[in-house]
Amino acid sequence: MSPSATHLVLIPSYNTGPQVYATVKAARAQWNPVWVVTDGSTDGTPAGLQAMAAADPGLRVIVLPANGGKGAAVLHGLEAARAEGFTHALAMDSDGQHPAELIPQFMRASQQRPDTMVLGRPVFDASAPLLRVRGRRVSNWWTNLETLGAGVGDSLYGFRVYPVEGLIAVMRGQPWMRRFDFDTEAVVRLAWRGAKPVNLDAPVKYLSAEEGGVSHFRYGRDNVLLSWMHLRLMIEFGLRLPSLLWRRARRLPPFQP
Ligand SMILES: Nc1nc2c(ncn2[C@@H]2O[C@H](COP(=O)(O)OP(=O)(O)O)[C@@H](O)[C@H]2O)c(=O)[nH]1
Ligand SMILES: [Mg+2]
Repeated sequence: MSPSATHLVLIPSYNTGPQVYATVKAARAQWNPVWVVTDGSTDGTPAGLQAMAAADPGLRVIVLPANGGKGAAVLHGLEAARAEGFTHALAMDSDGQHPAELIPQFMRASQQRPDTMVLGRPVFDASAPLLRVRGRRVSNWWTNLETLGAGVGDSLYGFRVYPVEGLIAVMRGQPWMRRFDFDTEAVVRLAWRGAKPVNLDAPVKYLSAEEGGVSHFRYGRDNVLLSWMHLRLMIEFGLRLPSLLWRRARRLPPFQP
């Protein structure tokens, strides 16, 4: 597979154990190049991934020494990608929950409409915990309001193609978005910058512990973080409302057809 010069797969990873190897292999079977950013992982996977990369020119591993959070790891990868001329990055989770087989379809959609962000719309199966599915509805409701109905199908699903330059600008503009507040704040702020959301269905798997499922989401801690994020976004939304209404009435980005 010849490498893409514009679109890469970017996988932030933190202590997933062997799931990250399977995830990276599945992504490499679909795309070139794939970059993994390990984020202070202490499970031996940085060395394991570096060994894989030594035998595969389509894989790059960036090892961060201390844990900074998912958003911080993505930002690190984006800045390295921009330095090499990439314009778009498909972010996916490292823990086997996301459908690698859909990478080509998402990349094609992005190549056809580079002015958009291509968002996965989660298709849950019976393995999805009810608490997480419900929490998501709340986050989606707020996100719809904050973007004035620009069409974000799901605020939390991390399987997405982002514009590299736009996302770096958004993240460098403020100190948040470094941890679990990354995914939601990214779509809201990119929509404010004019990136139109395009939604594509994509299944999500919830692996049991026996299957190697790992989650670092902490219900209390991370829901506080997400509530604070929506509060912050709502205040800024109030300030942006006149401009958003104007743009929506004139079908200007992100409300373009
Ligand atoms: N780089 C980095 N990635 C993280 C961190 N926490 C979670 N992730 C990644 O973010 C993705 C989603 O996190 P996860 O813990 O699976 O949350 P859940 O899927 O919402 O339960 C996975 O790919 C993780 O590897 C972190 O501290 N640093
Ligand atoms: Mg997960």
